[in-house]
Amino acid sequence: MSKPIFVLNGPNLNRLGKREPEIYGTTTLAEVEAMCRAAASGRPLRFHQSNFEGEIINWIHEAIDEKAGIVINPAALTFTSIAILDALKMSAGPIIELHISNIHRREAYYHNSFVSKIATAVIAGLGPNGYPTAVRAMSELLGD
Ligand code: CA2
Repeated sequence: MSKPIFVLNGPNLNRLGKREPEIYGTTTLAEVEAMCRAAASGRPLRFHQSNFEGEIINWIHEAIDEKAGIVINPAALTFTSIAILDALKMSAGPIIELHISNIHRREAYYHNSFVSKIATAVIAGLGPNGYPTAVRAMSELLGD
């Protein structure tokens, strides 16, 4: 059985495609999920979004228990959550941090990611296409 991929999304990303299209594009999160499932090419994939830190942490624990690969866009929690960093540190599997925008070209408060301290790889600035790119890369990392 192929190891699953968890794609986890943080606060406000449920509004993707509806606000700030000049930064995040017009693709909705539902459309992003469909892109991810297509990119997974039959590998089991879980796709979640929450505006609550603890819910994201619970999904990280589930991913760890399933020996999954984790693709995570923590959104604003990227820069504030040591709790998410601590949860990710428990994972033995690969972790890809994903951002739609290039956070390093934006405001300074978006420049210091806690998640990057543990991530296997970081993708930032590819727009919504970063998601299927991350899923394909994660599949390669998982092998099996
Ligand atoms: O570029 C990304 O994916 C971000 O993780 C998005 C976060 C931002 O805080 C990070 O610096 C970069 C913001 C998520 C808010 O998502 C929205 C999407 C559409 C409309 C409004 C907010």
